[in-house]
Amino acid sequence: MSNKLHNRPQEEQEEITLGATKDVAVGVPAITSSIQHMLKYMKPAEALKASLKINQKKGFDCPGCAWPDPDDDRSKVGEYCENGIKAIAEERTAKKITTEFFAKHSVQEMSSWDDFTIGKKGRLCEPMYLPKGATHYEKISWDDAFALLGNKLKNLSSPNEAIFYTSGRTSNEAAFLYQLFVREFGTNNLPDCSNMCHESSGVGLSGTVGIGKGSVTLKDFDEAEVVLVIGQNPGTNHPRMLNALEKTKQHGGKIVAVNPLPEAGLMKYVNPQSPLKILKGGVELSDIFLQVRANGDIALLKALMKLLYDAEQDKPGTVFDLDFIKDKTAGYEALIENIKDVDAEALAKDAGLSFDDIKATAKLLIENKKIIICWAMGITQHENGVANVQEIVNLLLLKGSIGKPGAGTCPVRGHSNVQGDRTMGIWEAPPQWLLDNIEKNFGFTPPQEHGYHVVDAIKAMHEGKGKVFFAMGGNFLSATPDTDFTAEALQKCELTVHVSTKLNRSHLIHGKEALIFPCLGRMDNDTQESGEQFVTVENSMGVVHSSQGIFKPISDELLSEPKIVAELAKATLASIPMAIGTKIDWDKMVANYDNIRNAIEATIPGFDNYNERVREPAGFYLPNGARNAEFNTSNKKANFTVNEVPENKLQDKQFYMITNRSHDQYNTTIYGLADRYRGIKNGRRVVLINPKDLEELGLKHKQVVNIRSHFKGEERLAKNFTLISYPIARRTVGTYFPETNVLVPINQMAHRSHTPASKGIVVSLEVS
Ligand SMILES: Nc1nc2c(c(=O)[nH]1)N[C@H]1C(S)=C(S)[C@@H](COP(=O)(O)OP(=O)(O)OC[C@H]3O[C@@H](n4cnc5c(=O)[nH]c(N)nc54)[C@H](O)[C@@H]3O)O[C@H]1N2
Ligand SMILES: Nc1nc2c(c(=O)[nH]1)N[C@H]1C(S)=C(S)[C@@H](COP(=O)(O)OP(=O)(O)OC[C@H]3O[C@@H](n4cnc5c(=O)[nH]c(N)nc54)[C@H](O)[C@@H]3O)O[C@H]1N2
Ligand SMILES: [Mo]
Repeated sequence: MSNKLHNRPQEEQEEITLGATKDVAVGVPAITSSIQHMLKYMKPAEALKASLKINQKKGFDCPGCAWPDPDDDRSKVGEYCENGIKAIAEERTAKKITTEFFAKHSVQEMSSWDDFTIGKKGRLCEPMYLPKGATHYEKISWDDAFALLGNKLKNLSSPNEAIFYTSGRTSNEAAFLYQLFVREFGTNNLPDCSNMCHESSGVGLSGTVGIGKGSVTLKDFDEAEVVLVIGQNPGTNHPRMLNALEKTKQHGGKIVAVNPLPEAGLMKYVNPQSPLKILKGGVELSDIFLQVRANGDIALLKALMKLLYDAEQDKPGTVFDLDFIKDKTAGYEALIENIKDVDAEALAKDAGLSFDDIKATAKLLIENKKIIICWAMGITQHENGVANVQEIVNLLLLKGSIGKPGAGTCPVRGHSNVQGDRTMGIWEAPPQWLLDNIEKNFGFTPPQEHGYHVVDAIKAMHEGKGKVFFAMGGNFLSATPDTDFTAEALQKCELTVHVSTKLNRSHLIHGKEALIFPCLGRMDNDTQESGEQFVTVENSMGVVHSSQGIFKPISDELLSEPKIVAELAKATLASIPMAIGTKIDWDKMVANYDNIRNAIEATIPGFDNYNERVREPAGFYLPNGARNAEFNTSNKKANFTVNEVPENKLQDKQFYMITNRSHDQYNTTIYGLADRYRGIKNGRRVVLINPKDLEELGLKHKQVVNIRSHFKGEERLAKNFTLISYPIARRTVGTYFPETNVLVPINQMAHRSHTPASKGIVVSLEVS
């Protein structure tokens, strides 16, 4: 069970091997690695076809990250990256999981395998059912499966006893139909992976600049004078972003990396599509590397703003954009009051940084006007995640660096359609206009009361208030905080249901009954009554474009996600007295996805002529006020905010633990055991620690320890991790997600966005 995974006995400890830490990302090793990976899992002809179609204007959208594709020319050899290729090989594996497989392996046996082994078993091919008390999943027909689930849902005493999770690969069409069904069924219980990801960005940006999405486009990187990359590891998680940063450099821009780890891609980069540069050894990307301690970012940003303020006092009107501040913003005086007397040098120390490096960064910001700030999980997954985002906005607003070319906010999204899913209404806290539009177009009154976000959903299941858990993709058990608590929560459910492409741990830690619905993936042909369909997605910069599968599905029994929603809606709503259901013709919607897109156009602003515009090769941009310096906040201004520097919670011998991704995984999917850039191979149960901290603790490199987390008097323990002496910031230790999720306290989350604080866990280390 989950305990076995997280507290592995010492005799099973991995023999971690260490290679050199790399400062160069991509280049030839990345190309070889990705080709090898593809050929290992895919048929050669399919591997070639996939590499030519990925992210092309008439191809499929890479199931990896949400980084945008160039609007203009795309590389003929495929707009891909090493990790995109791995995502493809993972989905398009030639191996199948069939009824025989499930007959052979009990759930208990499978749950003793590690995530890497589980993921490598192949694609799910048939709908499966685990009856109450059974030891093995068995085959079920789709009709019976929908009837079973529909009956369970209909018999709940309130629709709020059902929880409908979404991961971020779901297309716009599937997501829209899904939220429509869930709301007609009668609940807003629509937690999603975004709750654990960029929710802090959404909350922080909406209140300050009026839109919960970033403001820059790819072209802005060509013009930017300074790009700050804070709390993000693009070399691994958004490799194609390095092309954009390289362009910034080519145009004379400067790059500042803010990270406790010297991540390879941020240090040096070789563009795989420029053979000459591969020979020359790559471009130095970062001009300044600020090796901040975990959660030292607010101290850093405040120190920078104070230095900017002092420079502005020396030469008024030369540093701040006073016209912009006067015309477009509110709250300037309160911000100045908050920063003018801070001790920048003390803040530098608090952040674990040299004051000279902060002064050098401030100089860049003083002398330039076009500034982009990019960020990801190092910013959002803290208790003060929303404040982190708001401080980033403060800095940009002082410089007038939002809403003009070469400048703005760039929260870099994770899952390839996580942003689109939110635009489509996958949201436990729906805006009123969405509910009103649904009522107007579909003739039923959606529930007005907000639903559960991820953490509340876990607690509701744990308390017995959540009885049916349905997941559209994802791996809820492994992705969420406090693994053991979440396992208990899922096991208390009457029924857990997963719409999935691949087997994962959430199928194995299940409710009293469980269902697996195997579905088509991004690369599979999707044929419905009117013929072959395409779907649409929205990338990190608000571009909506189409994605069309290119392969024959691995099994005839796979259904598309929209089809699954439609069948579920028919099985569930037909005989619920409160459901009107007559206005929505679910079969018609699914017969031709143009019909779903017409419904989206009628409901969600910005999708005019959707069916026409999305057939343009590069798709279209959604409206974005902040991009044009129009701020759709309640006062129609961009708002400065005042945030306090978070108190440093570490006691003697304690550390902040950050739970990061390795170079060989996609969230809970483990591609392999080689974190190549960091030089850590053959295992994942490691703790990266600064050599000086190691020395102070009297511990040794490669020694095996237990990790104990501390939160408001609660403690959690994970056993047997190997210490790795590593150039990480002091008082910060690095581990991998999901192995250490067992240490993330269920109640430790960001204020206002409720995002688990996965990068700010207070831990101590004990010899095991
Ligand atoms: N190949 C691959 N691509 C992916 C994913 C994947 O797992 N694999 N996941 C996708 C998803 S869903 C997402 S959300 C993104 C995630 O993309 P990232 O946010 O880049 O992913 P993480 O590994 O969580 O990395 C966080 C980075 O922030 C740093 N960091 C941690 N704490 C702090 C802090 O307190 N301050 C600062 N300044 N830095 C800090 C870490 O050292 C690390 O470099 O990637 C997406 N793309
Ligand atoms: N400690 C810690 N915890 C974290 C994080 C962290 O940094 N640290 N990061 C958080 C973040 S940013 C995120 S986004 C979440 C991720 O949380 P999730 O999105 O829930 O997790 P994934 O691992 O991306 O989900 C993988 C599963 O999705 C299914 N799948 C893949 N493609 C498809 C598809 O096209 N359709 C369907 N229906 N299923 C599909 C496969 O069965 C696969 O096993 O984890 C969060 N958890
Ligand atoms: Mo994410």
